[in-house]
Amino acid sequence: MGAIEVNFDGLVGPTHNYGGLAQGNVASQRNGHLLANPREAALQGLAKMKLLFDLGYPQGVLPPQLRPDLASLRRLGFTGSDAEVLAEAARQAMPLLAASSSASSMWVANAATVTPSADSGDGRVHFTPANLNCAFHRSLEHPTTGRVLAAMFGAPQHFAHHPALPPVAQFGDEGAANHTRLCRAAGSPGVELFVYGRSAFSGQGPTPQRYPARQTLEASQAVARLHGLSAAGVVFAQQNPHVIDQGVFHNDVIAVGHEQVLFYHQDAFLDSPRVLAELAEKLAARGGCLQPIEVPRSELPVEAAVGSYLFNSQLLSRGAGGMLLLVPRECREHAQVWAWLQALLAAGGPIAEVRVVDLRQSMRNGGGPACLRLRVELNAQEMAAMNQGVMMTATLYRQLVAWVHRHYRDRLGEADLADPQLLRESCTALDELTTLLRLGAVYPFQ
Ligand code: SUG
Repeated sequence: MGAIEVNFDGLVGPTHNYGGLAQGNVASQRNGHLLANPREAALQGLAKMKLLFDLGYPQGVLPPQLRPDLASLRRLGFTGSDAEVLAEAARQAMPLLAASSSASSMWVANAATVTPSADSGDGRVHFTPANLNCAFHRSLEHPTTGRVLAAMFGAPQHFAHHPALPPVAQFGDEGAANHTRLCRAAGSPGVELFVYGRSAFSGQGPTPQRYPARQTLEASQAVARLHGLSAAGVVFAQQNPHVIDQGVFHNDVIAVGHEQVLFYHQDAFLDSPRVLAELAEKLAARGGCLQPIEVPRSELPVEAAVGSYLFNSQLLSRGAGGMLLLVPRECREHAQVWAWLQALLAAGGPIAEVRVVDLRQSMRNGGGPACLRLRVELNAQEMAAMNQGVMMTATLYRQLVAWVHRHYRDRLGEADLADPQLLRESCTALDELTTLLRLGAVYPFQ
């Protein structure tokens, strides 16, 4: 049966702001003082979805989460009415208010790890929301993520939902951003590459010195077990600690794969030759032929990859043959990267086309095209069984653009986060959104 990869993009929430919250993410740390424009951020995300929809790719939408998250602030001891909680948090602990207000759920590549039915032990699509326990603002996401995914993929005969892994450092899990699936073609069994930053229990191997390694081997192994993956269908690879220390906080900042193509930087993995050999062998056993595209450090240093987000691109199969690489605008603005991409196209490899999208608002927080999407491969039955309301159509796009214009502010800074009106605006917007996407009640206030 034919299967197809669907990109589900996270819709940017009404509280999008620059909190400077993510250690090891150089864009987030650099831009913490900027004023954000949530309206522009949401429209940029929607424009990307519309571009791919217009090109014929199935495109879904994942709703944002409600922020500020008052329940978390209450859990931390702030009391009184909503307005009092916000005011006290702003007065006593601005970083906590900023964290509780982050629209970080937009980066749905961190929402969950997804295994398609072609790979899983029981023939169902498996979802494990990522605990994101490396940072407080991101650790707040997984309960709602789990509810949203369950509302979107309800039929238990097709979809299996696991709770997030235990939220402790040993099981740090960042979801699909550290998970790449390779296969001969959509629908055929694949090889799932899990990239981790450190091993929590063995304590073996070098670790980054400057920035945290967010993902552990033990978390990746647990997800592989939960999803019923066989040893023949998985590869575990340690990320190179030196690139983590240069700002590669997720593997998707330095590598992207799709079907048989793995596009990666020479320094992405601790032991690239071993990783590549194992991937090639396991993919061959599943009828595929690995097509690696390695970017040598002599041609592009890691700094250029981090600065341009070249690898945080979307790699998509084209009906016309070859693949499309959807890169952020920062790649075109980076002379060395842009020249390298032109040379890649001229060389006539598997990547046949490059398109550019403007995601500047999200990029300033370290979120490029690949961060904003969660890939779910679905066969025809699974596609029919999922909630259709979240699938992009020309009408839904128009409705969402109008919805953003109705509800989103065009500037948001730290001082605005304590404004109780922002919370009310967000509740109204999200309540309306669940109707537009036919999701039912997924938010705590509903
Ligand atoms: O976890 N930024 C996110 C960016 C996530 C990007 N996702 C992928 N690479 N898949 C993070 O570092 C910054 C929020 C702030 O500073 O306001 C933030 O959380």
